[in-house]
Amino acid sequence: EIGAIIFDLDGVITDTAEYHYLAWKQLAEELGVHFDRAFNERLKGVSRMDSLHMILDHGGIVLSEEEMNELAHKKNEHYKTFIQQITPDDLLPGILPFLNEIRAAEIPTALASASKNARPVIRQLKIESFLDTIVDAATVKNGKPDPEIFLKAADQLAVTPDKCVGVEDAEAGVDSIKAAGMYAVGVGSKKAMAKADWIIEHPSQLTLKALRGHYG
Ligand code: B16
Ligand code: MG
Repeated sequence: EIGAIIFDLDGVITDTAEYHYLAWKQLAEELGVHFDRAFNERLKGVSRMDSLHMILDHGGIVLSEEEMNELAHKKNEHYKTFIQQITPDDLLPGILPFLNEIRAAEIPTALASASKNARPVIRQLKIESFLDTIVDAATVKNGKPDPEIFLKAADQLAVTPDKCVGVEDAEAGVDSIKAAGMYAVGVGSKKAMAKADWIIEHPSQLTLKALRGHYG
């Protein structure tokens, strides 16, 4: 029986990837580095600093630690402006009914997002009451694909990892779930989600019945 369900945020509950894209694009333009949607795909689930490293590498730019911190801060300021627009309408289709189902079944839930902006986003989506715990990305030493963030979520729920289901849309995220010894639901293409235990194309396919059927 499923002991807990741990959700990724971006790409599973809501699609903030577009806002990350716009914020990075603004920064890349200021730096004179080419940045497009294809490159943005590679930043899914990747931390802010690691994303910046990838963009600078791509543009052949070398900067000091201090300059990089400044740029990461700047990107986040752009991002914070964009996410102010988020409302409950931005929940991906199917997520709210699934959260209601989980609540009714009294299955504990957690959020394991790499985003340090996860809390304000969850608040704006008005789903705080559906999550028993939110792992603060700022307190996690090793980002995805390291299992730390999912293990911490399980620990906070007091459920053993082998009873947990993780839901992710990024390859690094699925790796993180599997490394934690959990059951992985991958949202996305068969190719990108190859290592997931159950692959779905869209969060709207998430129902407790379907999940239990696959989980066994
Ligand atoms: P922040 P997730 C990740 O969230 C995003 O997918 C990734 O693009 C972003 O860089 C990362 O959070 C850090 O976000 O700059 O807000 O701390 O998919 O793990 O929910
Ligand atoms: Mg994600």
